[in-house]
Amino acid sequence: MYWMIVFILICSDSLKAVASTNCRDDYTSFRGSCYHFGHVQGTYTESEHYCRQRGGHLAHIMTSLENDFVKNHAREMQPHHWWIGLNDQVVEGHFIWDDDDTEATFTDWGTNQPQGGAEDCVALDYLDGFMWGDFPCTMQLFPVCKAQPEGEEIIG
Ligand SMILES: [Ca+2]
Repeated sequence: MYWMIVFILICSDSLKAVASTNCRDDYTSFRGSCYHFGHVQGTYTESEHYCRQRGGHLAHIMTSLENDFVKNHAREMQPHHWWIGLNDQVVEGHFIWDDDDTEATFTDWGTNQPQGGAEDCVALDYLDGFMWGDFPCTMQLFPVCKAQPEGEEIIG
């Protein structure tokens, strides 16, 4: 009986460990979140729709560590700009994340960025080491999507 309980405890623990990184097939896990680097170019709005159809949003990047992961992965995928989920379309100069409407605290702006004006949407700029730049939202770029692991509630 004792060993059966131990066995059940071990099994339930390993199930939990699997669940915490249970990303969809087309997503890669990193530190408890799931990332998808899309193969289809689109405008900022089209790319956000693309991510929502796959259970996520354009990526909300919170830390330097996460930013490095996303930049390195994008670099391996395509020598191109990649949309992330940040824009200042509502109030010029106030960059807001699409997934939770919060203002950006961590940023990684490239040289002379953001420029503002007609450039309201943020992408990783491959011409500047994949640091962030604001671009016209109508540009056709690749999407970085981010989602929570399956079976977990999004907090907040
Ligand atoms: Ca810019």
